[in-house]
Amino acid sequence: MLYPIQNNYRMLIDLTGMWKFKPDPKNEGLSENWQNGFDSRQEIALPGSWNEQLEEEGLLYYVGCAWYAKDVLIPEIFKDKKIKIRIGSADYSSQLWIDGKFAGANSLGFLPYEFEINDFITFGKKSQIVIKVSNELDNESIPQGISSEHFMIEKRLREETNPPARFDFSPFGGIHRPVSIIICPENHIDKIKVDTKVLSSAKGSVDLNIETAGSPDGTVAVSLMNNGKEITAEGVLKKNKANIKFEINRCKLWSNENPDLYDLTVRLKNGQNTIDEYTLPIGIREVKIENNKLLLNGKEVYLKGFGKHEDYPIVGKGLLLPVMVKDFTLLKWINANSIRTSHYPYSEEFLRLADKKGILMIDEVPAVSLDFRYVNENSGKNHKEYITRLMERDYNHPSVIMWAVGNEPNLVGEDSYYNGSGKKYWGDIFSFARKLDKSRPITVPNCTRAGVDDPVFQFCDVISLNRYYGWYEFPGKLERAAEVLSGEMDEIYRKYKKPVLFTEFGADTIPGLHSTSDQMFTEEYQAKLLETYIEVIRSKSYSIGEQVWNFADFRTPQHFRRVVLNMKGVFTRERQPKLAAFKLKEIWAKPVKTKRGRK
Ligand code: GCB
Repeated sequence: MLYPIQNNYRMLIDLTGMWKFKPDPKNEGLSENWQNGFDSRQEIALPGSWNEQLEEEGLLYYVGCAWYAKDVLIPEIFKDKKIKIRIGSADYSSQLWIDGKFAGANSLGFLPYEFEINDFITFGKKSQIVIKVSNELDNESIPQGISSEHFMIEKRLREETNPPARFDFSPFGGIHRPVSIIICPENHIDKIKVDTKVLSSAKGSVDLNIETAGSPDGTVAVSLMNNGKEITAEGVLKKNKANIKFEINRCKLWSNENPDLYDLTVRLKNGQNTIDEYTLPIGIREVKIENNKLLLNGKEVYLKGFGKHEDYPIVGKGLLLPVMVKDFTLLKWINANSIRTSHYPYSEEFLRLADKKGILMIDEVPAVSLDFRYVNENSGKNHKEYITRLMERDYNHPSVIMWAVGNEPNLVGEDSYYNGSGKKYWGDIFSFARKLDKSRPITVPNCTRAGVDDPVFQFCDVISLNRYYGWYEFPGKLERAAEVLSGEMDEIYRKYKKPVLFTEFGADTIPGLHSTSDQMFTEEYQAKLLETYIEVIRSKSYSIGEQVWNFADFRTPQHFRRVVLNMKGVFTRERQPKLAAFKLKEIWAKPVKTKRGRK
């Protein structure tokens, strides 16, 4: 799906800002026709979660439906254009009406969706957009949901969280990313898929698959500037599709060290006339796993970075651009080179900035801690749809170097998972994902409970480990933690002979708490735990990187394990550094020396 842009052929109307808002705890809005408009004096800002914005209205832990409304006027001069509405993300599901007419629905949160709305609006007159959003999840949704009753039925009372969740981040509700109206020509460029190859240190190739909407014929012309010279190529549309290939000599390759991007311009033509144009930043690069190494353009790269969350005071999961800029500034400050989008797709704006800044991304599908007692055909179908739509959205980002098609692939570790259902499910998911993208490695981060036998390991190109020795296990005992960690890593490697990446390790830390001995929750303990892990990880010839859990403290559901926040951040929720941030900055400033002696 193309990111919305404005140029000589395309217009955008930005609908972020204030919207009318009304919670619907009894889910009665539809039967009372709120889709035609509803009474409310409540206003809400978007992008933003409702939870902290409207805490004093009782919405901090609200799980349910809420309605949004705003008027829009599409000027009459656009009468012969295609008009679409685009919602960057509404979590987790939503339905949309225009002037009371149903325009469409989406049930994959964290992803954008758009509908054509020509048939629903009256040009030159105000139309009312109404969106119903729900942050409820169920057994078949991705991520899976759980209810309070279920904790009781499963006799897992001590695990019950408020609000009920199967994961360790707040299930914030709302419209979290920009909403816009896209105005484009009736015949327009609809999809662009870019594959690049590195032919030599200074030669790259580009393979484009372009799809258009509207008339099936015409030509597509592409161009980009290289060293002051224009490279051009053309393709003829057959049933709205064209394939164009070209090579770039004296090519500037994209890498984390030199994130050089080319502006690729695609023009849809009717004879000599251009009827639509779209400009896409692309990077020429190639990712490979070879001999237990992660290679970018044939050169070994070692990942240093974090698992993160989209989370900030008051806005919750809403996109706040200054915070995003600050986060990238902190990533550079601390000498990190990578991020995993734990545990769901991040905003398109985040990935666009990662492309520019050279931050390597592991892009994750929100299949977090699936409970296989409830996984069924529909869960698998939803999971695959997620993979399809995430890849459609993010395929062209050079910064995306790996897909994580889930996190911690089973919650409970029931026998049937190990005796067949796990292998069948994940085998199917991996082969589905590989058909859609043959160019990137695929992984699923795994936790201690899975041990060394999780069936998912056999499908992963990279073994990704989340481990909390010295925290959940062996509290306060770092020597023991290091010993167990080292032994387990070797055992896993012996069994699977695949490169190992650490995707989570960390310790909750209260800023300002200090101790001269190994005391959990102190700043010194967090710094020492991270240093200890890094030493063990780098002592293995098969290690390809270390990603700390977490970049910043983040809000979680209420549970006795959490003090409002998960405090494993190296930065506070407000982005102040803890002691560990300075330690990591120092470690990550030096060239990485692993047992293999790599840089
Ligand atoms: C994990 C999960 C992550 C949690 C983390 C923790 O393994 O992947 O979502 O937040 O542990 O801090 O317990």
